[in-house]
Amino acid sequence: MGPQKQTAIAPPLTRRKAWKKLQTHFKKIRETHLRTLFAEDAQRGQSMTAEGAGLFLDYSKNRVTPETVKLLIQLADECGLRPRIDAMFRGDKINITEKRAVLHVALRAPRGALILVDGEDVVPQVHAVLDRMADFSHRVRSGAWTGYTGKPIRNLINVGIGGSDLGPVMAHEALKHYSERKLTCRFVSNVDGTDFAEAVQDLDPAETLFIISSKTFTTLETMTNAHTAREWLLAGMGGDERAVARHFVAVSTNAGEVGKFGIDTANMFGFWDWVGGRYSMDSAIGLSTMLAIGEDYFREMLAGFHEMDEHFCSAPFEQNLPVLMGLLAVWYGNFFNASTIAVLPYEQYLKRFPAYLQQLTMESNGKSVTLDGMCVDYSTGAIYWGEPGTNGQHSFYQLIHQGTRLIPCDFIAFGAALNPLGRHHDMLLANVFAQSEALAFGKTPEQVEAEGTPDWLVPHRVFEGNRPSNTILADRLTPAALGRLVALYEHSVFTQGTIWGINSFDQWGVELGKALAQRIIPELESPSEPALGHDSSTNNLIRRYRAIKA
Ligand code: G6Q
Repeated sequence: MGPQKQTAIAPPLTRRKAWKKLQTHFKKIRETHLRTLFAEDAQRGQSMTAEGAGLFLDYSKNRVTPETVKLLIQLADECGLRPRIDAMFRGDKINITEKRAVLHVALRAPRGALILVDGEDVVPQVHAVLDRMADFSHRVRSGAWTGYTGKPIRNLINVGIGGSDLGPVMAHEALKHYSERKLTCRFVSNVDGTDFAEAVQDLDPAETLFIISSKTFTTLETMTNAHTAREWLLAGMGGDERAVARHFVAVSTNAGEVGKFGIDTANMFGFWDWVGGRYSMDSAIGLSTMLAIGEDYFREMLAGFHEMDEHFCSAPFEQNLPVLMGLLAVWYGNFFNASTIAVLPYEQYLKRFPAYLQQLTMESNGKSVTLDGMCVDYSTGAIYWGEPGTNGQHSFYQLIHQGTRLIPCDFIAFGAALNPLGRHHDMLLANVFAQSEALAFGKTPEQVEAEGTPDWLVPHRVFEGNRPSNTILADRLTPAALGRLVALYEHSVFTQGTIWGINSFDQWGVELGKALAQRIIPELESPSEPALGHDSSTNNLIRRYRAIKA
Protein backbone atom coordinates (compact mmCIF):
# COMPACT_ATOMS: atom_id res chain seq x y z
CA MET A 1 0.00 0.00 0.00
CA GLY A 2 1.25 3.46 -0.87
CA PRO A 3 1.43 6.27 1.68
CA GLN A 4 -1.97 7.76 2.47
CA LYS A 5 -0.97 11.34 3.14
CA GLN A 6 -3.06 14.15 1.67
CA THR A 7 -1.41 16.81 -0.39
CA ALA A 8 -1.14 20.06 1.54
CA ILE A 9 -3.56 22.62 0.10
CA ALA A 10 -2.62 25.84 1.93
CA PRO A 11 -2.41 28.68 1.06
CA PRO A 12 -5.86 29.24 -0.43
CA LEU A 13 -5.94 29.38 -4.19
CA THR A 14 -6.54 33.10 -4.56
CA ARG A 15 -3.51 33.90 -2.41
CA ARG A 16 -1.10 31.83 -4.41
CA LYS A 17 1.74 33.62 -6.17
CA ALA A 18 0.84 32.29 -9.60
CA TRP A 19 -2.80 33.28 -9.10
CA LYS A 20 -1.82 36.85 -8.34
CA LYS A 21 0.52 36.92 -11.33
CA LEU A 22 -2.29 35.58 -13.50
CA GLN A 23 -4.58 38.37 -12.26
CA THR A 24 -2.03 41.00 -13.29
CA HIS A 25 -1.37 39.22 -16.57
CA PHE A 26 -5.09 38.94 -17.26
CA LYS A 27 -5.49 42.70 -17.02
CA LYS A 28 -2.77 43.07 -19.64
CA ILE A 29 -4.17 40.65 -22.17
CA ARG A 30 -7.94 40.63 -21.56
CA GLU A 31 -8.57 42.98 -24.48
CA THR A 32 -5.99 41.48 -26.82
CA HIS A 33 -7.64 40.08 -29.90
CA LEU A 34 -6.79 36.68 -31.34
CA ARG A 35 -6.20 38.54 -34.62
CA THR A 36 -3.33 40.38 -32.93
CA LEU A 37 -1.94 37.25 -31.29
CA PHE A 38 -1.89 35.45 -34.63
CA ALA A 39 -0.49 38.48 -36.47
CA GLU A 40 2.34 38.80 -33.94
CA ASP A 41 3.37 35.17 -34.14
CA ALA A 42 3.23 33.45 -37.49
CA GLN A 43 4.09 30.11 -35.86
CA ARG A 44 1.29 30.22 -33.30
CA GLY A 45 -0.87 27.69 -35.16
CA GLN A 46 1.96 25.17 -34.97
CA SER A 47 3.54 26.02 -31.64
CA MET A 48 0.38 26.11 -29.56
CA THR A 49 -0.45 22.50 -30.20
CA ALA A 50 0.19 19.32 -28.30
CA GLU A 51 -0.03 15.70 -29.22
CA GLY A 52 -0.41 12.67 -27.03
CA ALA A 53 -1.95 9.21 -27.06
CA GLY A 54 -3.05 9.63 -30.66
CA LEU A 55 -4.93 12.89 -30.10
CA PHE A 56 -3.86 16.23 -31.51
CA LEU A 57 -4.83 19.36 -29.62
CA ASP A 58 -4.74 22.77 -31.27
CA TYR A 59 -5.14 25.33 -28.49
CA SER A 60 -3.78 28.25 -30.49
CA LYS A 61 -7.23 29.83 -30.85
CA ASN A 62 -7.38 30.52 -27.13
CA ARG A 63 -6.93 33.91 -25.53
CA VAL A 64 -3.55 33.03 -24.14
CA THR A 65 0.07 33.87 -24.77
CA PRO A 66 3.05 31.65 -23.97
CA GLU A 67 3.28 33.69 -20.74
CA THR A 68 -0.31 32.70 -19.82
CA VAL A 69 0.49 29.05 -20.32
CA LYS A 70 3.66 29.41 -18.25
CA LEU A 71 1.75 31.03 -15.39
CA LEU A 72 -1.05 28.47 -15.52
CA ILE A 73 1.51 25.70 -15.28
CA GLN A 74 3.13 27.52 -12.39
CA LEU A 75 -0.30 27.54 -10.75
CA ALA A 76 -0.63 23.80 -11.35
CA ASP A 77 2.76 23.30 -9.73
CA GLU A 78 1.86 25.46 -6.75
CA CYS A 79 -1.40 23.52 -6.35
CA GLY A 80 0.56 20.27 -6.26
CA LEU A 81 -0.88 18.79 -9.43
CA ARG A 82 2.05 16.42 -9.91
CA PRO A 83 1.89 14.90 -6.41
CA ARG A 84 -1.92 14.71 -6.70
CA ILE A 85 -1.62 12.76 -9.95
CA ASP A 86 0.89 10.46 -8.30
CA ALA A 87 -1.40 10.04 -5.28
CA MET A 88 -4.36 9.08 -7.47
CA PHE A 89 -2.40 6.56 -9.55
CA ARG A 90 -0.81 5.14 -6.40
CA GLY A 91 -4.20 4.35 -4.89
CA ASP A 92 -4.13 6.87 -2.03
CA LYS A 93 -7.55 7.59 -0.57
CA ILE A 94 -7.88 10.98 -2.22
CA ASN A 95 -11.69 10.85 -2.07
CA ILE A 96 -11.47 11.98 1.52
CA THR A 97 -15.18 12.45 2.24
CA GLU A 98 -15.90 8.84 1.34
CA LYS A 99 -12.47 7.58 2.49
CA ARG A 100 -11.90 5.89 -0.85
CA ALA A 101 -9.16 5.50 -3.38
CA VAL A 102 -9.93 6.83 -6.85
CA LEU A 103 -8.71 4.23 -9.24
CA HIS A 104 -10.60 4.27 -12.49
CA VAL A 105 -7.10 4.16 -13.98
CA ALA A 106 -6.74 0.62 -12.56
CA LEU A 107 -9.70 -0.49 -14.71
CA ARG A 108 -7.53 -0.16 -17.78
CA ALA A 109 -4.15 -1.07 -16.32
CA PRO A 110 -2.57 -3.88 -18.31
CA ARG A 111 -2.28 -7.35 -16.84
CA GLY A 112 0.78 -7.49 -14.64
CA ALA A 113 0.65 -3.85 -13.51
CA LEU A 114 0.70 -3.36 -9.74
CA ILE A 115 -1.75 -1.02 -8.01
CA LEU A 116 -2.32 -1.43 -4.30
CA VAL A 117 -5.42 -0.57 -2.31
CA ASP A 118 -5.17 -1.36 1.40
CA GLY A 119 -2.17 -3.53 0.63
CA GLU A 120 -3.90 -5.59 -2.04
CA ASP A 121 -3.03 -5.52 -5.73
CA VAL A 122 -6.30 -4.71 -7.51
CA VAL A 123 -5.11 -5.37 -11.07
CA PRO A 124 -5.65 -9.17 -10.97
CA GLN A 125 -9.22 -8.56 -9.71
CA VAL A 126 -9.87 -6.16 -12.55
CA HIS A 127 -8.70 -8.70 -15.11
CA ALA A 128 -10.61 -11.54 -13.48
CA VAL A 129 -13.85 -9.56 -13.94
CA LEU A 130 -12.91 -8.61 -17.49
CA ASP A 131 -12.27 -12.25 -18.30
CA ARG A 132 -15.67 -13.25 -16.87
CA MET A 133 -17.35 -10.46 -18.84
CA ALA A 134 -15.57 -11.68 -21.98
CA ASP A 135 -16.66 -15.26 -21.39
CA PHE A 136 -20.25 -14.17 -20.82
CA SER A 137 -20.34 -11.92 -23.87
CA HIS A 138 -18.92 -14.70 -26.07
CA ARG A 139 -21.69 -16.98 -24.88
CA VAL A 140 -24.44 -14.43 -25.51
CA ARG A 141 -23.08 -13.27 -28.86
CA SER A 142 -22.55 -16.82 -30.11
CA GLY A 143 -26.02 -17.92 -29.04
CA ALA A 144 -24.64 -20.42 -26.50
CA TRP A 145 -26.37 -18.50 -23.70
CA THR A 146 -30.04 -18.82 -24.43
CA GLY A 147 -33.16 -17.52 -22.79
CA TYR A 148 -35.27 -19.79 -20.61
CA THR A 149 -37.22 -21.21 -23.52
CA GLY A 150 -34.04 -21.93 -25.47
CA LYS A 151 -34.27 -18.97 -27.81
CA PRO A 152 -31.06 -16.99 -28.37
CA ILE A 153 -30.79 -13.54 -26.84
CA ARG A 154 -31.47 -10.83 -29.39
CA ASN A 155 -32.28 -7.90 -27.11
CA LEU A 156 -30.21 -6.39 -24.32
CA ILE A 157 -31.60 -3.86 -21.93
CA ASN A 158 -29.27 -2.07 -19.55
CA VAL A 159 -31.21 -0.84 -16.54
CA GLY A 160 -29.25 1.78 -14.62
CA ILE A 161 -29.08 5.51 -14.04
CA GLY A 162 -26.45 8.25 -13.77
CA GLY A 163 -23.01 6.72 -13.90
CA SER A 164 -24.57 3.30 -14.48
CA ASP A 165 -26.31 4.53 -17.62
CA LEU A 166 -24.71 7.56 -19.26
CA GLY A 167 -21.39 5.91 -20.09
CA PRO A 168 -22.99 2.76 -21.57
CA VAL A 169 -25.49 4.86 -23.57
CA MET A 170 -22.75 7.12 -24.90
CA ALA A 171 -20.46 4.20 -25.74
CA HIS A 172 -23.29 2.33 -27.44
CA GLU A 173 -23.86 5.27 -29.77
CA ALA A 174 -20.18 6.08 -30.18
CA LEU A 175 -19.19 2.53 -31.10
CA LYS A 176 -22.25 1.50 -33.10
CA HIS A 177 -20.04 1.12 -36.14
CA TYR A 178 -18.24 -1.72 -34.35
CA SER A 179 -21.28 -3.35 -32.80
CA GLU A 180 -23.11 -6.59 -33.54
CA ARG A 181 -26.18 -5.34 -35.36
CA LYS A 182 -28.13 -8.52 -34.68
CA LEU A 183 -28.34 -7.49 -31.04
CA THR A 184 -30.81 -4.75 -30.17
CA CYS A 185 -29.39 -2.72 -27.30
CA ARG A 186 -31.57 -0.38 -25.26
CA PHE A 187 -31.24 1.57 -22.05
CA VAL A 188 -33.78 2.23 -19.35
CA SER A 189 -32.89 4.81 -16.74
CA ASN A 190 -35.78 7.11 -15.88
CA VAL A 191 -38.24 6.09 -13.19
CA ASP A 192 -40.89 7.54 -15.53
CA GLY A 193 -42.66 4.36 -16.63
CA THR A 194 -42.60 5.56 -20.22
CA ASP A 195 -38.90 4.81 -20.43
CA PHE A 196 -39.45 1.14 -19.66
CA ALA A 197 -42.69 0.82 -21.62
CA GLU A 198 -41.15 2.22 -24.80
CA ALA A 199 -37.97 0.16 -24.44
CA VAL A 200 -39.81 -3.16 -24.38
CA GLN A 201 -42.93 -2.47 -26.42
CA ASP A 202 -41.78 -4.44 -29.48
CA LEU A 203 -39.62 -7.03 -27.73
CA ASP A 204 -40.13 -10.71 -27.03
CA PRO A 205 -39.30 -11.46 -23.37
CA ALA A 206 -38.01 -14.89 -24.38
CA GLU A 207 -35.22 -13.18 -26.36
CA THR A 208 -34.48 -10.38 -23.92
CA LEU A 209 -31.64 -10.10 -21.40
CA PHE A 210 -31.69 -7.43 -18.70
CA ILE A 211 -28.46 -6.12 -17.26
CA ILE A 212 -29.26 -4.49 -13.94
CA SER A 213 -26.42 -2.04 -13.45
CA SER A 214 -26.21 -0.44 -10.07
CA LYS A 215 -23.16 0.00 -7.91
CA THR A 216 -25.24 0.10 -4.75
CA PHE A 217 -28.20 -1.98 -6.00
CA THR A 218 -30.46 0.25 -3.93
CA THR A 219 -31.05 3.19 -6.30
CA LEU A 220 -34.76 3.99 -6.46
CA GLU A 221 -35.02 4.38 -10.23
CA THR A 222 -32.99 1.31 -11.08
CA MET A 223 -34.63 -0.97 -8.55
CA THR A 224 -38.11 0.19 -9.59
CA ASN A 225 -37.29 -0.47 -13.25
CA ALA A 226 -35.64 -3.78 -12.38
CA HIS A 227 -38.76 -5.00 -10.56
CA THR A 228 -40.95 -3.84 -13.45
CA ALA A 229 -38.65 -5.72 -15.84
CA ARG A 230 -38.99 -8.83 -13.71
CA GLU A 231 -42.78 -8.58 -13.80
CA TRP A 232 -42.74 -8.00 -17.55
CA LEU A 233 -40.53 -11.03 -18.08
CA LEU A 234 -42.61 -13.27 -15.81
CA ALA A 235 -45.83 -12.14 -17.49
CA GLY A 236 -44.32 -13.25 -20.81
CA MET A 237 -43.06 -16.53 -19.36
CA GLY A 238 -46.22 -17.75 -17.75
CA GLY A 239 -45.03 -16.64 -14.31
CA ASP A 240 -42.23 -19.20 -14.13
CA GLU A 241 -39.71 -17.74 -11.64
CA ARG A 242 -36.96 -19.99 -12.94
CA ALA A 243 -36.82 -17.82 -16.06
CA VAL A 244 -35.29 -14.94 -14.09
CA ALA A 245 -31.84 -16.53 -13.88
CA ARG A 246 -31.59 -16.80 -17.69
CA HIS A 247 -32.82 -13.28 -18.39
CA PHE A 248 -31.22 -11.17 -15.66
CA VAL A 249 -27.61 -10.46 -14.86
CA ALA A 250 -26.30 -7.81 -12.51
CA VAL A 251 -23.42 -5.39 -12.42
CA SER A 252 -22.90 -4.26 -8.86
CA THR A 253 -20.68 -4.04 -5.80
CA ASN A 254 -23.52 -5.31 -3.59
CA ALA A 255 -23.78 -9.09 -3.80
CA GLY A 256 -26.26 -9.23 -0.91
CA GLU A 257 -28.88 -7.09 -2.63
CA VAL A 258 -28.27 -8.79 -5.98
CA GLY A 259 -29.03 -12.16 -4.36
CA LYS A 260 -32.15 -10.80 -2.65
CA PHE A 261 -33.46 -9.61 -6.02
CA GLY A 262 -33.22 -13.19 -7.29
CA ILE A 263 -30.24 -12.87 -9.59
CA ASP A 264 -27.77 -15.71 -9.26
CA THR A 265 -24.55 -14.10 -8.00
CA ALA A 266 -22.72 -16.35 -10.46
CA ASN A 267 -24.19 -13.97 -13.01
CA MET A 268 -23.06 -10.87 -11.18
CA PHE A 269 -20.16 -8.83 -12.46
CA GLY A 270 -18.48 -6.87 -9.74
CA PHE A 271 -16.57 -3.69 -9.35
CA TRP A 272 -15.22 -1.81 -6.39
CA ASP A 273 -15.86 1.17 -4.18
CA TRP A 274 -12.81 2.88 -5.68
CA VAL A 275 -14.64 3.23 -9.01
CA GLY A 276 -16.92 6.28 -9.02
CA GLY A 277 -20.18 5.89 -10.96
CA ARG A 278 -19.28 8.54 -13.53
CA TYR A 279 -15.84 6.96 -13.95
CA SER A 280 -17.17 3.44 -14.47
CA MET A 281 -17.95 2.94 -18.16
CA ASP A 282 -14.76 0.92 -18.51
CA SER A 283 -15.61 -1.33 -15.54
CA ALA A 284 -18.24 -4.09 -15.55
CA ILE A 285 -20.72 -1.23 -16.00
CA GLY A 286 -19.53 -1.48 -19.60
CA LEU A 287 -20.95 -5.00 -19.91
CA SER A 288 -23.57 -3.83 -22.41
CA THR A 289 -20.74 -2.20 -24.39
CA MET A 290 -18.76 -5.43 -24.44
CA LEU A 291 -21.83 -7.42 -25.45
CA ALA A 292 -22.43 -5.00 -28.31
CA ILE A 293 -18.87 -4.63 -29.64
CA GLY A 294 -17.26 -7.85 -28.39
CA GLU A 295 -14.25 -8.52 -26.21
CA ASP A 296 -11.53 -7.45 -28.64
CA TYR A 297 -12.92 -4.02 -29.33
CA PHE A 298 -13.67 -3.53 -25.64
CA ARG A 299 -10.05 -4.31 -24.80
CA GLU A 300 -8.94 -1.90 -27.53
CA MET A 301 -11.04 0.77 -25.86
CA LEU A 302 -9.34 0.03 -22.52
CA ALA A 303 -5.94 0.25 -24.19
CA GLY A 304 -6.92 3.70 -25.50
CA PHE A 305 -7.88 4.82 -21.99
CA HIS A 306 -4.57 3.50 -20.70
CA GLU A 307 -2.57 5.35 -23.35
CA MET A 308 -4.10 8.61 -22.19
CA ASP A 309 -3.44 7.67 -18.54
CA GLU A 310 0.23 7.17 -19.39
CA HIS A 311 0.34 10.45 -21.26
CA PHE A 312 -1.28 12.28 -18.32
CA CYS A 313 1.22 10.72 -15.91
CA SER A 314 4.34 11.26 -17.90
CA ALA A 315 4.06 14.14 -20.37
CA PRO A 316 5.50 17.47 -19.25
CA PHE A 317 2.63 19.83 -18.41
CA GLU A 318 3.43 22.06 -21.43
CA GLN A 319 2.68 19.08 -23.69
CA ASN A 320 0.08 17.37 -21.53
CA LEU A 321 -3.35 17.42 -23.16
CA PRO A 322 -5.56 16.95 -20.08
CA VAL A 323 -3.44 19.40 -18.09
CA LEU A 324 -3.60 22.05 -20.81
CA MET A 325 -7.33 21.63 -21.28
CA GLY A 326 -7.96 21.66 -17.55
CA LEU A 327 -5.88 24.80 -17.07
CA LEU A 328 -7.62 26.56 -19.95
CA ALA A 329 -10.96 25.76 -18.32
CA VAL A 330 -9.68 27.39 -15.12
CA TRP A 331 -8.41 30.40 -17.08
CA TYR A 332 -11.79 31.05 -18.67
CA GLY A 333 -13.87 30.21 -15.61
CA ASN A 334 -11.88 32.16 -13.06
CA PHE A 335 -10.43 35.04 -15.04
CA PHE A 336 -12.83 35.66 -17.92
CA ASN A 337 -15.80 34.58 -15.76
CA ALA A 338 -17.04 32.23 -18.47
CA SER A 339 -19.63 29.98 -16.89
CA THR A 340 -20.02 27.38 -19.62
CA ILE A 341 -17.94 25.31 -22.01
CA ALA A 342 -19.46 23.95 -25.20
CA VAL A 343 -18.34 20.54 -26.46
CA LEU A 344 -19.05 20.20 -30.15
CA PRO A 345 -18.21 16.85 -31.71
CA TYR A 346 -18.19 16.81 -35.50
CA GLU A 347 -18.93 13.12 -35.50
CA GLN A 348 -22.47 11.85 -35.48
CA TYR A 349 -21.55 8.78 -33.45
CA LEU A 350 -20.54 11.10 -30.58
CA LYS A 351 -23.99 12.56 -30.30
CA ARG A 352 -24.34 11.51 -26.66
CA PHE A 353 -20.80 12.56 -25.72
CA PRO A 354 -21.78 16.02 -24.44
CA ALA A 355 -24.53 14.50 -22.26
CA TYR A 356 -22.02 12.02 -20.89
CA LEU A 357 -19.54 14.80 -20.19
CA GLN A 358 -22.16 16.80 -18.33
CA GLN A 359 -22.18 14.23 -15.58
CA LEU A 360 -18.44 13.64 -15.64
CA THR A 361 -17.62 17.32 -15.36
CA MET A 362 -20.50 18.80 -13.40
CA GLU A 363 -21.00 16.05 -10.85
CA SER A 364 -17.26 15.98 -10.28
CA ASN A 365 -16.53 19.68 -10.01
CA GLY A 366 -19.89 21.10 -8.95
CA LYS A 367 -18.51 21.74 -5.47
CA SER A 368 -18.20 24.83 -3.33
CA VAL A 369 -16.14 23.56 -0.43
CA THR A 370 -12.44 22.78 -0.51
CA LEU A 371 -10.89 19.52 0.63
CA ASP A 372 -10.30 21.07 4.05
CA GLY A 373 -13.93 22.14 4.36
CA MET A 374 -13.59 25.85 3.55
CA CYS A 375 -16.08 27.65 1.31
CA VAL A 376 -14.43 28.64 -1.94
CA ASP A 377 -14.25 32.32 -2.90
CA TYR A 378 -13.86 31.59 -6.61
CA SER A 379 -15.91 29.81 -9.24
CA THR A 380 -15.53 26.08 -9.70
CA GLY A 381 -16.93 23.66 -12.32
CA ALA A 382 -18.27 25.14 -15.53
CA ILE A 383 -21.52 24.10 -17.16
CA TYR A 384 -20.66 21.70 -19.97
CA TRP A 385 -23.08 21.32 -22.82
CA GLY A 386 -23.17 20.73 -26.53
CA GLU A 387 -24.56 18.98 -29.54
CA PRO A 388 -22.94 17.39 -32.54
CA GLY A 389 -21.89 19.62 -35.41
CA THR A 390 -23.13 20.66 -37.85
CA ASN A 391 -26.61 20.67 -36.31
CA GLY A 392 -25.63 23.12 -33.58
CA GLN A 393 -24.53 25.63 -36.23
CA HIS A 394 -28.15 26.03 -37.28
CA SER A 395 -29.29 26.51 -33.73
CA PHE A 396 -27.32 27.87 -30.79
CA TYR A 397 -24.03 28.84 -32.46
CA GLN A 398 -25.55 32.26 -33.14
CA LEU A 399 -25.21 33.07 -29.45
CA ILE A 400 -21.61 31.87 -29.39
CA HIS A 401 -20.75 34.01 -32.43
CA GLN A 402 -22.61 37.24 -31.71
CA GLY A 403 -24.06 36.98 -28.21
CA THR A 404 -22.78 38.81 -25.16
CA ARG A 405 -21.39 35.78 -23.32
CA LEU A 406 -17.99 34.23 -23.70
CA ILE A 407 -18.35 30.50 -24.39
CA PRO A 408 -15.11 28.60 -24.90
CA CYS A 409 -15.66 25.68 -27.26
CA ASP A 410 -14.07 22.27 -27.68
CA PHE A 411 -14.36 21.11 -31.26
CA ILE A 412 -13.77 17.40 -31.80
CA ALA A 413 -13.17 15.98 -35.27
CA PHE A 414 -11.72 12.93 -36.99
CA GLY A 415 -9.66 12.76 -40.15
CA ALA A 416 -11.36 9.70 -41.57
CA ALA A 417 -15.06 9.03 -41.84
CA LEU A 418 -16.50 5.73 -40.67
CA ASN A 419 -19.16 6.01 -43.33
CA PRO A 420 -17.42 7.65 -46.28
CA LEU A 421 -20.13 8.94 -48.55
CA GLY A 422 -19.17 11.15 -51.46
CA ARG A 423 -18.06 14.60 -50.27
CA HIS A 424 -19.78 14.44 -46.87
CA HIS A 425 -16.65 14.22 -44.77
CA ASP A 426 -14.85 17.09 -46.48
CA MET A 427 -17.93 19.20 -45.93
CA LEU A 428 -18.13 18.19 -42.30
CA LEU A 429 -14.48 19.03 -41.68
CA ALA A 430 -14.72 22.26 -43.67
CA ASN A 431 -17.46 23.28 -41.27
CA VAL A 432 -15.55 22.53 -38.10
CA PHE A 433 -12.46 24.41 -39.30
CA ALA A 434 -14.62 27.29 -40.53
CA GLN A 435 -16.40 27.60 -37.21
CA SER A 436 -13.28 27.88 -35.09
CA GLU A 437 -11.82 30.31 -37.62
CA ALA A 438 -14.93 32.48 -37.63
CA LEU A 439 -15.18 32.44 -33.84
CA ALA A 440 -11.56 33.49 -33.45
CA PHE A 441 -11.23 36.09 -36.18
CA GLY A 442 -14.77 37.27 -36.77
CA LYS A 443 -15.49 39.88 -39.39
CA THR A 444 -14.59 43.54 -38.95
CA PRO A 445 -16.84 46.48 -39.92
CA GLU A 446 -14.36 47.26 -42.70
CA GLN A 447 -14.71 43.76 -44.12
CA VAL A 448 -18.49 43.94 -43.91
CA GLU A 449 -18.54 47.37 -45.62
CA ALA A 450 -16.20 46.15 -48.33
CA GLU A 451 -18.80 43.53 -49.20
CA GLY A 452 -21.15 46.38 -50.16
CA THR A 453 -23.33 46.06 -47.07
CA PRO A 454 -25.52 49.14 -46.51
CA ASP A 455 -24.39 51.23 -43.52
CA TRP A 456 -27.44 50.51 -41.38
CA LEU A 457 -26.89 46.74 -41.72
CA VAL A 458 -23.17 46.78 -40.94
CA PRO A 459 -23.42 46.50 -37.12
CA HIS A 460 -25.67 43.46 -37.46
CA ARG A 461 -23.24 41.71 -39.73
CA VAL A 462 -20.07 42.42 -37.77
CA PHE A 463 -18.55 39.48 -35.93
CA GLU A 464 -16.41 40.63 -33.07
CA GLY A 465 -14.46 37.36 -33.05
CA ASN A 466 -12.02 36.67 -30.20
CA ARG A 467 -14.15 33.68 -29.21
CA PRO A 468 -11.80 30.97 -27.96
CA SER A 469 -11.78 27.32 -28.90
CA ASN A 470 -9.77 24.12 -28.75
CA THR A 471 -9.75 21.70 -31.65
CA ILE A 472 -9.14 18.05 -30.90
CA LEU A 473 -8.31 16.04 -33.97
CA ALA A 474 -7.84 12.29 -34.19
CA ASP A 475 -7.47 9.90 -37.11
CA ARG A 476 -10.67 7.96 -36.81
CA LEU A 477 -13.29 7.15 -34.19
CA THR A 478 -12.15 3.72 -33.04
CA PRO A 479 -12.80 2.07 -29.67
CA ALA A 480 -9.26 3.12 -28.68
CA ALA A 481 -9.91 6.71 -29.75
CA LEU A 482 -13.04 6.80 -27.63
CA GLY A 483 -11.07 5.54 -24.63
CA ARG A 484 -8.44 8.23 -25.17
CA LEU A 485 -11.06 10.93 -25.49
CA VAL A 486 -12.95 9.94 -22.34
CA ALA A 487 -9.71 9.68 -20.36
CA LEU A 488 -8.68 13.10 -21.69
CA TYR A 489 -11.76 14.67 -20.14
CA GLU A 490 -11.52 12.59 -16.94
CA HIS A 491 -8.03 13.92 -16.35
CA SER A 492 -8.95 17.44 -17.38
CA VAL A 493 -11.66 17.33 -14.72
CA PHE A 494 -9.07 16.10 -12.21
CA THR A 495 -6.70 18.90 -13.16
CA GLN A 496 -9.43 21.49 -12.65
CA GLY A 497 -10.51 19.96 -9.34
CA THR A 498 -6.91 19.97 -8.14
CA ILE A 499 -6.46 23.66 -8.93
CA TRP A 500 -9.70 24.47 -7.11
CA GLY A 501 -8.70 22.24 -4.18
CA ILE A 502 -12.04 20.39 -4.22
CA ASN A 503 -13.01 16.73 -4.10
CA SER A 504 -13.97 15.78 -7.65
CA PHE A 505 -14.98 12.30 -6.55
CA ASP A 506 -17.90 12.59 -4.17
CA GLN A 507 -21.50 13.55 -4.99
CA TRP A 508 -23.40 14.47 -1.86
CA GLY A 509 -25.92 16.38 -3.97
CA VAL A 510 -26.98 13.11 -5.62
CA GLU A 511 -27.20 11.40 -2.26
CA LEU A 512 -29.54 14.11 -0.92
CA GLY A 513 -31.94 13.68 -3.85
CA LYS A 514 -31.94 9.92 -3.29
CA ALA A 515 -32.94 10.39 0.36
CA LEU A 516 -35.56 13.13 -0.12
CA ALA A 517 -37.62 11.22 -2.69
CA GLN A 518 -37.82 8.25 -0.32
CA ARG A 519 -39.51 10.48 2.24
CA ILE A 520 -42.17 11.77 -0.17
CA ILE A 521 -43.12 8.45 -1.81
CA PRO A 522 -45.26 7.23 1.15
CA GLU A 523 -46.95 10.62 1.28
CA LEU A 524 -48.06 10.22 -2.33
CA GLU A 525 -49.12 6.62 -1.91
CA SER A 526 -50.82 6.76 1.50
CA PRO A 527 -54.56 5.88 1.20
CA SER A 528 -55.38 8.35 3.99
CA GLU A 529 -54.49 12.05 3.94
CA PRO A 530 -50.91 12.20 5.29
CA ALA A 531 -49.72 14.85 7.73
CA LEU A 532 -47.26 16.88 5.70
CA GLY A 533 -44.31 18.62 7.26
CA HIS A 534 -42.66 20.22 4.23
CA ASP A 535 -42.65 23.87 3.24
CA SER A 536 -45.99 25.28 2.04
CA SER A 537 -45.08 24.93 -1.65
CA THR A 538 -44.11 21.27 -1.39
CA ASN A 539 -47.11 20.48 0.82
CA ASN A 540 -49.41 22.14 -1.70
CA LEU A 541 -47.90 20.31 -4.68
CA ILE A 542 -48.26 16.99 -2.90
CA ARG A 543 -51.93 17.72 -2.10
CA ARG A 544 -52.68 18.77 -5.69
CA TYR A 545 -51.03 15.64 -7.03
CA ARG A 546 -53.05 13.47 -4.64
CA ALA A 547 -56.23 15.24 -5.76
CA ILE A 548 -55.45 14.68 -9.48
CA LYS A 549 -54.61 11.05 -8.78
CA ALA A 550 -57.85 10.54 -6.89
C1 G6Q B 1 -21.97 8.92 -10.22
C2 G6Q B 1 -23.00 9.07 -9.22
C3 G6Q B 1 -24.39 8.67 -9.67
C4 G6Q B 1 -24.62 7.16 -9.68
C5 G6Q B 1 -26.11 6.90 -9.82
C6 G6Q B 1 -26.43 5.42 -9.87
O1 G6Q B 1 -20.81 9.19 -10.07
O2 G6Q B 1 -22.63 8.45 -8.06
O3 G6Q B 1 -24.72 9.18 -10.93
O4 G6Q B 1 -23.89 6.56 -10.70
O5 G6Q B 1 -26.80 7.50 -8.77
O6 G6Q B 1 -25.99 4.78 -8.71
P1 G6Q B 1 -25.96 3.21 -8.61
O7 G6Q B 1 -25.01 2.70 -9.63
O8 G6Q B 1 -25.55 2.90 -7.22
O9 G6Q B 1 -27.35 2.75 -8.91
